[in-house]
Amino acid sequence: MAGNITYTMIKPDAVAAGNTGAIIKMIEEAGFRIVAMKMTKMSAETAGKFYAVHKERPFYADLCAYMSSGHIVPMILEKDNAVEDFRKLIGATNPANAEPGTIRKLFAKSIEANAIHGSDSDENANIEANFFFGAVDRF
Ligand code: FUP
Repeated sequence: MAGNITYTMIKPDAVAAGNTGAIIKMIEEAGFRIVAMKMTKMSAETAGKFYAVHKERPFYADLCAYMSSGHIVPMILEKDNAVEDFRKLIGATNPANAEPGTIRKLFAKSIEANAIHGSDSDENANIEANFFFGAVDRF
């Protein structure tokens, strides 16, 4: 059965551009309930841990530098079929390939500075939510 939470973070490019509010509005209008949220900044070391799965990829160092370059807004979102529905709302990793009307099509600057993250599985949604918010009562 598809899970009902996903993890997201609005990335430094979108926060710096003043698009936090517009993106949160799209998320809520699409039927997601925000059950945890904060404004914070990652160190390069923390970004490295979050993206450890990509550590052999050529873009890893740049990605960690970028993700620690400014404020981010991590959130846990609740909705039926949350992971899949949220991936549809944000669009493809590369905004050039994202569907019209998706968050990345509207707000992303590049494949790296792509405005927003969305977990790719229920398992990763739980891991990522706990990475930022801990295994605490969050509802
Ligand atoms: P996504 O699941 O859509 O966030 O994409 P991936 O897990 O494949 O990649 C994670 C992040 O790495 C992306 F959000 C942006 C960055 N990335 C690059 O900078 N260059 C690439 O070629 C691919 C991904």
